[in-house]
Amino acid sequence: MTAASTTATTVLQATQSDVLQEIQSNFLLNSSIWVNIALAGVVILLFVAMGRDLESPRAKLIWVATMLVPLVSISSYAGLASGLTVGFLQMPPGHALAGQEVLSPWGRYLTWTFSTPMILLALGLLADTDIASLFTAITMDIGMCVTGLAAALITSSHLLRWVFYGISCAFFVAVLYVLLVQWPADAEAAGTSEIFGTLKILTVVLWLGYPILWALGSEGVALLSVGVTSWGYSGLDILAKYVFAFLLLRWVAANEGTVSGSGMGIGSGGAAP
Ligand code: RET
Repeated sequence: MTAASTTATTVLQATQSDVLQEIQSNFLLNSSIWVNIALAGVVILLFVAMGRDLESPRAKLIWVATMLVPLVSISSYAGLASGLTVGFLQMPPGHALAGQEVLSPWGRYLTWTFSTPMILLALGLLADTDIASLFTAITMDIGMCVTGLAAALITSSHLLRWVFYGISCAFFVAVLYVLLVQWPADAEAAGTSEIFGTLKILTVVLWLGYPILWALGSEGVALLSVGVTSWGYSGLDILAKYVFAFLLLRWVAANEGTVSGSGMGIGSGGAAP
């Protein structure tokens, strides 16, 4: 190893252990991460038990998509707990914390790219929607998460942080449109409108909380501390992921006939006539 690479390695190691030390010395932040790791573990075991008797391909697909939500979550929170997906970012001029090194748990935004499409896949299958509509919702959602990640990571310009925030919100509007306008009609035709209606409201209301928290937290106008923002996201996650997924799986387990009965769309186990 050359002297330069030894120095680079030392700096890298020092940075990651600095981050870990900062996380562990911030009780609010640390507890918001570990509570979710514990909950995700319990929820994974519970969901395995709840889905073990499912037989139809469509019900099984909903179950796997739903299972992936806590599976991605436990990986995401483990990344945060280790400091791997958390970093110090120097905020640009114009930001409330300009010039300061702010702790950013950016791994959250990255892993939403994997967990939120699973939530939408499960909801789309429940509504028995068509592939174009499902593709729209999922790709717009991925666009929302990736541009949200960009907004959090930009340190060159305060304005561009908010430009990316705006782009992310535009993607979000497309997701909301599909959820509120297109899928309710599909769910009505599939005979799943009651449970779909409940889950739709839960999803729309809770998901609206994320951009609000982002704007108020240290990434945005910095009215809330890193620890409070992190608990905000963790609280929303508990409801938008675990409670949502539990309600969905409980309904699917009790109404498998309805789910496997319609199946004109994706996951029906055969080609549509
Ligand atoms: C960001 C900031 C930029 C603007 C918007 C956002 C929306 C985020 C949402 C996240 C939902 C996350 C969930 C995670 C579960 O695993 C990226 C905060 C619109 C809606 C449900």
